[in-house]
Amino acid sequence: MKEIHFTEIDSTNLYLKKHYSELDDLDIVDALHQNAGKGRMSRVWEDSSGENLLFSLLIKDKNLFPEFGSLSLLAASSIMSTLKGLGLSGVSVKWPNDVMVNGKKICGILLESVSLGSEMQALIIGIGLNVNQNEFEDLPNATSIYLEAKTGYEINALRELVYTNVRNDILMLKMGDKSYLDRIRQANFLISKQIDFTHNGDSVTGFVRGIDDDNRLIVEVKNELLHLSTGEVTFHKG
Ligand code: BT5
Repeated sequence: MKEIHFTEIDSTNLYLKKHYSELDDLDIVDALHQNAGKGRMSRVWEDSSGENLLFSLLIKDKNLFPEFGSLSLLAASSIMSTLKGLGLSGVSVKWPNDVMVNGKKICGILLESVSLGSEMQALIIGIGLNVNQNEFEDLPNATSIYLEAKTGYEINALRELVYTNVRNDILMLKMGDKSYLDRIRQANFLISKQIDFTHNGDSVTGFVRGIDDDNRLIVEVKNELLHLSTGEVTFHKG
């Protein structure tokens, strides 16, 4: 398992999209700064150079391709456990891909797939974890380990811990262990909250009731339970 380090790059996810064929399962690329960091749906992932953990992990094991829907939550669970291990409290996961601390976003996850024709070649799990950044201009809902724990972390030491934890959790999933779902359910940021979202083109309001075994969000709408997968729901806010 290789790790490739950059001082600056456009986006670590983009790097793996371009270079996946030369790399192996569970290889990681990271950077101290991204000048074109990506969120979902063309959103931007911001970072202050050298202060955060920005990395992407490659999955080439075809047995894991059907687990596409599991991997965002699995990675979120892994980051959550790591943060708890560092002593942070108030850590939760906001379905489908955010790790929160005391209601603010500390980590975002971008899962992408690479296909040739109709055949999937690789999955890419991109993770941005705010570590030592102490100010987020124009991002009032962002936080970092430093802001929450009041202590800084050496990026190189932290990244080894994070990489070990994420890789171990992926290996557990390969063995069929789905216990990440229990951890997520116990720390479901959205539980019981009212959410407004778009579903099949309609604006809908509902209350979050849980997460099912297929990683879908269970939402109660007019006494009916909807099971929503990521692609089916666009949150209006939050
Ligand atoms: C995400 O998207 O949260 C996925 C972020 C994934 C970033 C990693 S970094 C390594 C790898 N390489 C990449 O290019 N990307 C991945 P989304 O759910 O769409 O959230 C994006 C929104 O989060 C933005 O529109 C901002 O509101 C907010 N945001 C941007 N930067 C942030 C930060 N550093 N901390 C907290 N929130 C941020």
